[in-house]
Amino acid sequence: MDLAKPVSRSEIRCTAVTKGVEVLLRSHRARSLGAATAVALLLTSISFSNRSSAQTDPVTVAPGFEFNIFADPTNVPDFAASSFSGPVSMAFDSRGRLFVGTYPGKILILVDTDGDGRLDQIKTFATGLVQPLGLEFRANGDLYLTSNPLGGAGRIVRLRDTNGDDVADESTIIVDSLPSEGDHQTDRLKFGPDGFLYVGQGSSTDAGTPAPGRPAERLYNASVLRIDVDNPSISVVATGLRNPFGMAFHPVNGQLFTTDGGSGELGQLPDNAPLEEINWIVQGSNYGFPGCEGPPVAGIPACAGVRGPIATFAAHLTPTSIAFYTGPQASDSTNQMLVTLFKHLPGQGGDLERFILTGDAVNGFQTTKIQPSIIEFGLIDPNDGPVDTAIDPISGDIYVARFDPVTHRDLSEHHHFIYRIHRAGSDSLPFIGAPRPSAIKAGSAGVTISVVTRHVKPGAVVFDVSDNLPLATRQGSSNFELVADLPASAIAAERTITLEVRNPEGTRSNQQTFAVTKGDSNPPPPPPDKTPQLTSMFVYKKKRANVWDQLFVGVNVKKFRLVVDGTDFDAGAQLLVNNISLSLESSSTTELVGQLVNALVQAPGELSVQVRNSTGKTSNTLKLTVSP
Ligand SMILES: [Ca+2]
Ligand SMILES: [Ca+2]
Ligand SMILES: [Ca+2]
Repeated sequence: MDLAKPVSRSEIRCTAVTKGVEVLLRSHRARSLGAATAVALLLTSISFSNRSSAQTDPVTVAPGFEFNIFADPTNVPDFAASSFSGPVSMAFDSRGRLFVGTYPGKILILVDTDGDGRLDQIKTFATGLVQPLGLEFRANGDLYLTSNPLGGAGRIVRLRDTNGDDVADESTIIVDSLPSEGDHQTDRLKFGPDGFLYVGQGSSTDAGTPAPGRPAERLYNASVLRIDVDNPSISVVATGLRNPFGMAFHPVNGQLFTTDGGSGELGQLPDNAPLEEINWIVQGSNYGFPGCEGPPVAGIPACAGVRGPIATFAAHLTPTSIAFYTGPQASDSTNQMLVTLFKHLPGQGGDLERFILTGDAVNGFQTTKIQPSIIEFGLIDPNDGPVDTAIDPISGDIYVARFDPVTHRDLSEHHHFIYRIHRAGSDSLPFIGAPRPSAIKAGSAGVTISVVTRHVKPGAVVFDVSDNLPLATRQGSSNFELVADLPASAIAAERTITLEVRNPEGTRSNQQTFAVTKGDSNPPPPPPDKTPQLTSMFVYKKKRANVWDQLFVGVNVKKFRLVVDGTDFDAGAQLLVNNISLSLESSSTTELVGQLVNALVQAPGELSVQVRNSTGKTSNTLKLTVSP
């Protein structure tokens, strides 16, 4: 388009649409040539209606669902910073906390501490990454992500938080030098049921032929790769995938499915762009790119031996993520395939579509689309759209991230949102995740279990449904954790125990099971039930060297930590100050570090500090002075 020439609004939108999507999903080249800047300049000269409710106005959900805005530029400063500063990837950790990768390379932890469905606490887990389009926890808690330096090689990075302070302190490049210098990048990654990490690697070119001076297709481009992260090595699983951006493993059959985005740009005439795809990934298969995109056509040489897609979408609709609907709200929709469509055609916003997946790994798979979409995003501006989906492993709420590559004059108008979608009425019901531990040997002396919860009220009780027995229940280290004791009588013999949580007003959660496994013929003696002992304690502010020997009334203790040292603290030990259980920053058998709370320094006096083990055994008491 000639920028000097007056153009109609529809032409501007068309170009902006093409480029905006190109920038995120398709091309490094477009960005490095300044297309994003050009788009931004073009669009700031267009007046968007300044609706404060822009983020909810055009959004509709299917009957039986509700939604709200979990995160937006008004409660996540990063989202307000700029175009491109929004969410591009999401993953839940084992504690049910949402980790979000932003395009400029931060990993945020967004927590809704009061359970109203909207985040109210932001922690920065990591910075300094670039385009973390993939974000995936391994079962051991390590966080894996893709990082894509602009115009540089793609990387797979492992982050660890070794001291439990919610800040990554160990960063390791597991794989370097993936061929991401061309038009597409290293996309999402997921661990398979075989323990290997699978990653989508986009092509270098739009349609197979590099532009002058640009990289050609190389080994690993346009492929799904398998990585052995413990002994880093790469193998090619499948080829001919132009940009396998979204991917997911089926929770039951373990098969891998990916999206693929077709070549060609919107707005070019004639528009011969191929259909967009969902593919079932089979080891050794070729999916057609370049030369045979969309369903293979008989007689075209490039289509010989090509495995066709199991679902297609109109050209340019761009599927961006796949998730399988699991969890306590999925019910008769369990394991349906959820797909976000960026759907960047003029006048369209994007949606979260759902499909019934039928078939098997012997005979192949088919998809049947269910109408209407779970959530439909009307047009706010031509460029934004949904990019990722994650399902809360505790409640089953569906989270969808929407990304906007266009700078708006009003920062709160950046369309960087995370929506929370759930079944109508589910917010009034408690939910629980799987208990930890999940099993114990028969004949043990009793066991303390912990469950992560949603919508649990004060006084809620973990209930042993199998024995019709309420368990001794207390709050764990966060609002979202209940700890309860299964007595020896319940675990005397091999069996499965069904657990649920009951709120005081009678609402009951989903059920989870706890396994009592075959006991040893000569069981080891139970561990001695030791009483914790406190030997010393101190308070520090920010740094451990900055020790305070007392507290003062009214001081803001947010940055203060209480350190207690002693012996025989067990894994579930609580740090109690005047019987308030502090949120723990770290714990060991000889030391606990807890976060003080302002409620403790409202009046002068002495605070009683104790440690209580999960067995209920409580330590001696030390005193901490609060001076006027
Ligand atoms: Ca909240
Ligand atoms: Ca750390
Ligand atoms: Ca294909």
